[in-house]
Amino acid sequence: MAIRIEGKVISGIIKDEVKKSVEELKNKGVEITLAVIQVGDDPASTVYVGNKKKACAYTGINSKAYNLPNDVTEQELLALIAELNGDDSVNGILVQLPLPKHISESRVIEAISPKKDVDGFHVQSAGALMTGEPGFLPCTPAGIIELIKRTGIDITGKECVVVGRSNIVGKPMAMLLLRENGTVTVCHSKTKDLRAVTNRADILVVAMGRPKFIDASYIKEGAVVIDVGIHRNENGKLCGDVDFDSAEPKAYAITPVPGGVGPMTIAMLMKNCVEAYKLQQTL
Ligand code: L34
Repeated sequence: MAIRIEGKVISGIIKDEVKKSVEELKNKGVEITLAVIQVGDDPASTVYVGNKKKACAYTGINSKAYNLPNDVTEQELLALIAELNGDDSVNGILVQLPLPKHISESRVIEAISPKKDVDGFHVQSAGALMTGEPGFLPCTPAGIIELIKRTGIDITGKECVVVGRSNIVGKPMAMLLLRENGTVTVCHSKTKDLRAVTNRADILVVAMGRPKFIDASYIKEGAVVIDVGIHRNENGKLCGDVDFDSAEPKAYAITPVPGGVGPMTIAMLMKNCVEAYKLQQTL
């Protein structure tokens, strides 16, 4: 039986650590505030944003919620971001993705002040990660590193395979594994023999967006398997990109969906909000 990597539990520990830092700051008269912007009413986004607000309440971070209609213009959204950039009482700004097609995600992301970029999606944050400068780390990949380390797994020298090359998960994930001294391979939809590559992985991170695609045949005996995918079937049941029941017996350790990577994304966001305050003090 593989170790079940309980993101729900580990994220609780991290949120408690954040809660303590937030209390200490409160004792010094400092409050931390996150602005969360949601455009439209996509049900999955509403759940994720709701979980973020709950985590803010739990850790003592103030959350300011902005719910904009689906037909808001890019200009209006950019105007709100400009206002929040200039508001010293706001430490972090998050625009929940995806955005409606008529709005450019990259223009929106680059409009957020790099000092308030708690998602770590701004080019400045991405560049800092690439070069090893201090900066915000994207929450999902940073949370995955925490999951691996807090399960007692050393990344140094391991064969790490990332499936997926998005700017928000795959690419930063590869950089973080490299920073932890892993030997990293990134696979994607054009990879010729995916199964052959994933079978080399001591640590396999799957962020491909295909329900239950990765079964036992993709997994090396004794691998650590991290599932970033999240899909909902007709009955509202969640599953990941990994076929858990098939993969689990072959793995050394594996994350479930739900209760794996998702809650870690939120815990790391809370951590980044405290980091934001600290960063803002040094500038
Ligand atoms: N700007 N957009 C921005 N930042 C992010 O970090 C995100 N992401 C992704 C989508 N868009 C974003 C999230 O917040 C994915 N994501 C996210 C956050 C939380 C959860 C899943 C994805 C989560 O709470 N997952 C729970 C289950 C929740 C449910 O019932 O659906 C879990 O246990 O996996």
